[in-house]
Amino acid sequence: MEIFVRIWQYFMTNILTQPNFFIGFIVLIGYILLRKPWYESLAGFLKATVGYMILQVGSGGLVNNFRPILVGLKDRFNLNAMVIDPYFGQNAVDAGIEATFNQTFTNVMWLLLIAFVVNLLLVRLKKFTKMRAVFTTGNVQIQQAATAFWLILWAIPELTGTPMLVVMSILLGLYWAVGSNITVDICQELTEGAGFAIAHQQMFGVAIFAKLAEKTRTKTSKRLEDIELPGFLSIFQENMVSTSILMLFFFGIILLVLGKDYLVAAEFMKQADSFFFYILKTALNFAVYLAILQLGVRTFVGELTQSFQGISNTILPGAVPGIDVAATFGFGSPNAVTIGFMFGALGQFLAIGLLILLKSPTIVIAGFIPVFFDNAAIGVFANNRGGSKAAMIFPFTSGLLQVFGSALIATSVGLAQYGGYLGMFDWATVWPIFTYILHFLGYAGVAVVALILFAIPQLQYKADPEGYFLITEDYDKYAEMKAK
Ligand code: ASC
Repeated sequence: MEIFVRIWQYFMTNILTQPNFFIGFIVLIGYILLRKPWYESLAGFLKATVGYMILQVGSGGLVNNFRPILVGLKDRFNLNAMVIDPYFGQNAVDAGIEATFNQTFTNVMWLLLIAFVVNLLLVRLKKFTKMRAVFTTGNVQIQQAATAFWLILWAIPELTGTPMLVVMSILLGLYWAVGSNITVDICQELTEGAGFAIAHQQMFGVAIFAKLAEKTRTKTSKRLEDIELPGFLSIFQENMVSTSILMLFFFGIILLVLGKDYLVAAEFMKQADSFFFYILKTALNFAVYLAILQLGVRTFVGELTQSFQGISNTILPGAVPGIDVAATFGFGSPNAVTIGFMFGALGQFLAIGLLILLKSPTIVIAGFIPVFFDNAAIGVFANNRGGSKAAMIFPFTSGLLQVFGSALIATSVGLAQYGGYLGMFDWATVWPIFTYILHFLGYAGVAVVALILFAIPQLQYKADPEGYFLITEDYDKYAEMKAK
């Protein structure tokens, strides 16, 4: 038993929670199953892992550079506020879990592992469950396991021991399988059959807004990439230029509000540095990391698409891998990423202003990860399916919901006092709804939430029985069928 636990722990720390290696090994196994020569399999493993690591350099660069600036607003104005950010959320759970529930973080890791197995089983039983996607983004799975643990235990405090882990794993494993599955079709259409789905923190959000965007589309709707801008405005068509200019305004204003004195005291810059060039460099860094991120996506997606056929022809028939939402930023209009982010930020800032005006017991500070990764993705899909207006309205709406939903749930469950909440779209909307259902109905609530989740893929399947599995098994054939 002891050795078994050790092997699991080794797998957990080094592979399951490290998506770069996890994706690398999936590619390796895929190629082996396709009976590729060993050197091609090795090359695939390396390219996929390095590609994913490049994506992480891009997304990590964005997070590390821009998160402190937003959090700086809290210090600069001495606000007693909760930051909405997945890492702050994870730390809050870690800080409060013993005092609040007499539980340890080790149980969170068990939850992660068992829920992942539930996800695999649900996909293996795809004939009945209609679930097609496996969640592979381990870094966010830790954050989600931590938050789900807290939410479910708050809702049903009498849960303990094994039954507690069973209930939690079923709900979280279902969320992973169902959430990732609802993004399969929109991802396939966006990427023209790259063969992946989203496994992140806004899967319901992206799917819902993509649907709404389609509904709002009119004859005159144009995608961002199809708009011809006249005169000097035409420079905005070049993504690197538009991102740089927009970020110069956006972060320029925030940095001016923070002021040079604060930035020097907080060691963002040195007294001798030019404030103007500091702002310029910071804003341009945004375009730099975005470009790196997109290079990473291009590097690994091709390998993943090809090699996963080895897995989807054998162990997990017809399945696709769910991967980091940032992978979608390599497709569609790159300007939608920037526009989605900006309008999401407007929504969040407006909502935060309202919380302050209405004297909410919990004040929220915008976190970079929810503002950027959620709303940029919503922007990409909304633009793809509804055009430029949708790429503005829906991220804006999402920004409002992220702040209000997080303030509400984190105050209810007592996480706000520990300074952070996960704050990503699904965790500010869908999970609070689940939590209140569980809270009011107890064990019956577990059945209700599970039934809702089980029903979603069934309804999707019913809407298109012919295309539902074809879209992952043979995208070209699917596209041909739809064209007819
Ligand atoms: C998250 C999280 C990150 C980022 C990253 C985006 O939710 O915890 O580190 O988004 O996955 O690429």
